[in-house]
Amino acid sequence: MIATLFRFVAIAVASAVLTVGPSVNAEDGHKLWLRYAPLDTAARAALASRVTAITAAADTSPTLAAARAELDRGFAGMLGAPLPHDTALHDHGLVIGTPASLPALAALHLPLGRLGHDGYLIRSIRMNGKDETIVAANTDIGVLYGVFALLERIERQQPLADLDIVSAPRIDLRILDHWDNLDGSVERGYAGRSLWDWWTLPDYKDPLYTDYARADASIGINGAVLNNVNASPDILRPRYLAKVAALADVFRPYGIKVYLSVNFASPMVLGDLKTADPLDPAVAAWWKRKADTIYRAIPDFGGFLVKANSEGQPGPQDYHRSHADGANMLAAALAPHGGVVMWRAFVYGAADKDRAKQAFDEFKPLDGAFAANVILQVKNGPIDFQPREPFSPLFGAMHRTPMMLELQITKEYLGQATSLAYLGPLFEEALRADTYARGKGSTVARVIDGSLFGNRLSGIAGVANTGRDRDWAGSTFNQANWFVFGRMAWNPDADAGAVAREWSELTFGPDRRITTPVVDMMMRSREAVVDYMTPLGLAHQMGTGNHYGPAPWVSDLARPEWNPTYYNRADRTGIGFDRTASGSDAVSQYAPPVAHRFDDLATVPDADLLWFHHVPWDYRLHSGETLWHSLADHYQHGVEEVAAMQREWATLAPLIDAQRFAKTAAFLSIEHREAVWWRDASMAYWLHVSGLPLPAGYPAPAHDLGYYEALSFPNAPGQAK
Ligand code: BDP
Repeated sequence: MIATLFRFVAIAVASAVLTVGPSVNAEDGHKLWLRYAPLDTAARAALASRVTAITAAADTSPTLAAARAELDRGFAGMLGAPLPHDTALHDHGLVIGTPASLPALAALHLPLGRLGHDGYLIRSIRMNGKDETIVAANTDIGVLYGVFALLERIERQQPLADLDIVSAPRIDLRILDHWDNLDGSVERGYAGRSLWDWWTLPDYKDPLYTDYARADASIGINGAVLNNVNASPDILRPRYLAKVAALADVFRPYGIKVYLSVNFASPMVLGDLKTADPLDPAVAAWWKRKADTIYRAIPDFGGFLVKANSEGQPGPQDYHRSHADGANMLAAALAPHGGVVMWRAFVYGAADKDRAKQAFDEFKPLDGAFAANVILQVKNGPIDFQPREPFSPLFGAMHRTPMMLELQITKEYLGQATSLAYLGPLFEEALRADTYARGKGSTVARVIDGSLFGNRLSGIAGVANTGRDRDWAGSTFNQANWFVFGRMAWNPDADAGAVAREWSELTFGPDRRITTPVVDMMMRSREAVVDYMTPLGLAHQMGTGNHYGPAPWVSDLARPEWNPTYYNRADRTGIGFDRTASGSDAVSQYAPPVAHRFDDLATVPDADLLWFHHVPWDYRLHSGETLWHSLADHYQHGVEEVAAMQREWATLAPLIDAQRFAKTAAFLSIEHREAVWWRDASMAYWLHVSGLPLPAGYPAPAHDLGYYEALSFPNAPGQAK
């Protein structure tokens, strides 16, 4: 009786789930894009006609074991049970491995040469009279990447017949930079506490670490800098190195190397030295001993990331030495072990100099002076991760120094966790920017993949948006920014729209009724932020310290270039920063065709106008509209775009699970409120400085300027300590 009742209840619950549909199934986003949701009948049949068993070597490395475990997890989710594994070939088998681990693959003489270390090949093939799907690579990590690619294909219900996929990354170092502090806070983190629980490491290896590694590997990320660039010297103490080694052990099977941010003054803080002068032999010896110690615990340690002489961090200039002196000394300590130094070019603070010019002026003279295992890490724009910046001129200027691009995945300046902004278009814009360093087509992508200047090192870093929130990134849509970073790190020519589609299908299921509106929202979301925050080339108008909300009026901070007024230069006569030849001449740092385009009002893109030019309020844009009118229009358009995203999302209520639907809806209403605030506060200030009347047809700010100026947010998350 009880059993019958139980069965009845079970059937009732199951049919309720089936009939009401996915919206009753709460999802908290923890599975990211690796959901492996049950396939429908047609997709199961399509899979069953191609793959019914797995063939892999019996003795497997931890990486191949991870690949098999992922297949089990994937098929258990999608089919209800894993597929059988063994070493024999089956008809309709999935054969995974390297020629070295699986002799059957060696016999095929596959064209693996072009795959390099990390690439993979997925192919439908007839082998010994049987129809097989193979995932082959030169290395186990290549096999793992291929397995993820195949699983994603199955999840997206893409055809599984006649496969012939060859994929290899263009960039070697594909790294996430975690700005995580040792106390568990995350600088510019909006997704909760740090993933790394330094307190319980190394004894407790939270399963979250493995899931993090899986997520990274699934998008080809192969390095993690574990700690904040504003680095505590403590990370190099033995107690912390043991914790770092424990994380490295967890990450290793997934092909992820650990790196550390180091504080240049560490030998003084930790080593009883009186100096950190890079040319002092005792200092060099200290770093060498430290590197040797690290490599004893972590043989595949990646290397150091260094923020030196920047925003108060110590560095070689404290001893009148150059960045190259500092970087090369650390590089010498790491070189015997194969490690690299990622030396950041994010520097500013020289008196009376346009901040946008400083990195170039400091680093260009050092081109060619860096050791072979140093790579310069350059932010996409010359200032600082703004909603839009022109590309950093360093990318076109350092012909004898490998450079890696630093992007910010966490949205410090783009509305933080609650903004929907999909950063694919921003990353794409940065990567496709043409430096003209070697003529047309000298894109930033080709600089950082090493092909333009023939560099041996190539790299890209993204400042991570991860934390202990259940959905890892603070919102479902923020997960897309982690995802697209990985995709563009693998292929810097990847298309932002195509990646959005892929992500949407993995995240919400391959249902066109969902994908079309979701991709549309994503593709307009970043430009909406530019419009409602900093249109037409404005930048750095955010609140002091927390970088939250509008503050274009701030002009009283200790350093001139911390003030929004420094960037907007708005007064009665006009607005914008004159970086032309007759202004700060920042344009001259670009190759001539680029410099001319930016310098000349006739050719500068509207999107960069106020970055490069100071123009009167009644200046006429190419459209014939006045600047003043256009500014009002951009703010308003940004607000309307967010409203349009809200409407689009609302139509998806019947198709998206309740929990993820509700969170995105709530976050969009926060974004809408903030967009209105940005528009109104900015316009209130421009009205005040320009003395002009509001252009007809635009809403007057809801409050007077004083109201906006008085707002303060001391508890906004993610602030620097
Ligand atoms: C700025 C951030 C600050 C970082 C700095 C950096 O506000 O928290 O430390 O960049 O990249 O944008 O070093």
